[in-house]
Amino acid sequence: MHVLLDGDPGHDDMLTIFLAAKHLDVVGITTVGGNQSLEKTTVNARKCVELAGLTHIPIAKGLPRPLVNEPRYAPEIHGVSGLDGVDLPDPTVELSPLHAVDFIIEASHAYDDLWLIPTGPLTNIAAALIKDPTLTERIAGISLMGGSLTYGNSTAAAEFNIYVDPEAADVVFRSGVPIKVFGLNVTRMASATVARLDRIREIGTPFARTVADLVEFYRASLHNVFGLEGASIHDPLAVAIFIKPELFTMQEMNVQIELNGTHTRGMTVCDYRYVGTEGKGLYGEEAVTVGAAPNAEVAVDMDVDGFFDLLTETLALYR
Ligand SMILES: [Ca+2]
Repeated sequence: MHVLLDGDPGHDDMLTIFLAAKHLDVVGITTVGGNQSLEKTTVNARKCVELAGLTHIPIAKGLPRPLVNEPRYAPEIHGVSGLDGVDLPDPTVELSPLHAVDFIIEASHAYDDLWLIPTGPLTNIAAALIKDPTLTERIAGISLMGGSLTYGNSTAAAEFNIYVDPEAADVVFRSGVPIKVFGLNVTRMASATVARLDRIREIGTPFARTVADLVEFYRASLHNVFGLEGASIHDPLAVAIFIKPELFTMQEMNVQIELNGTHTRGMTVCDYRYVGTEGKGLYGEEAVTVGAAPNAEVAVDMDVDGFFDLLTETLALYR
């Protein structure tokens, strides 16, 4: 299965690359501004592929700012570099000559089973959908980390990736493409505690120790800012669904992006009233179908230990 990873590395974007590359055909990495500036996230993507020996994967640089919003970054979570914790060597691997938007469109012509996996603001994906409206016919779907069924992190209502570029998210959720959503309601469950990071460190390779040290910086940040015990391993869930789908409980529902609200701009408004004929509603109700028709499959529960087994076993494959 072919996947294209679009993100803003970022500690959890880094783990997404490492998880995907050992199980799926990664046709490229496209970068976007988000956790840090586009310049920094692009350097970080290059550092990640060099750290893991994945320099055969092309990297294409994307858009530097959201469609409408001014850029905003998350140095309080990922540090001034966007990937603080270990000083990785300056990368030498070259970028693709293509812009990320064109890279995405070209990849959609080259592969007929392509999933786009965005793990940052949806700016590049929206721009590609705008630049080539026929893109929707050629991709298998979009599996993304963003939004929440419950509360936000950037604001009470909004999760960071959607909050940074709500208009881009609106383009994506209105596109008609099959969408899988991994929001804070599950990604906060995927908590890399000190014990889970120790398991990664105990793999014993220089690679695993470096990864554990990087993620420890991120864990400490999330502890300081949000009081969380462990590091939320948000982004890799959007990849893990294709490796071990049994790790997740997905429910079809309608998801719209709030673009205006006084308190809720960037919120993913998830219509839990429609839970299809198989699922159950939030309060255990059966076969509720009074809401708007689904446009997405939303992760509502996950096997946390199973996910960390997969992540740890995969990181052990690197030297
Ligand atoms: Ca990210």
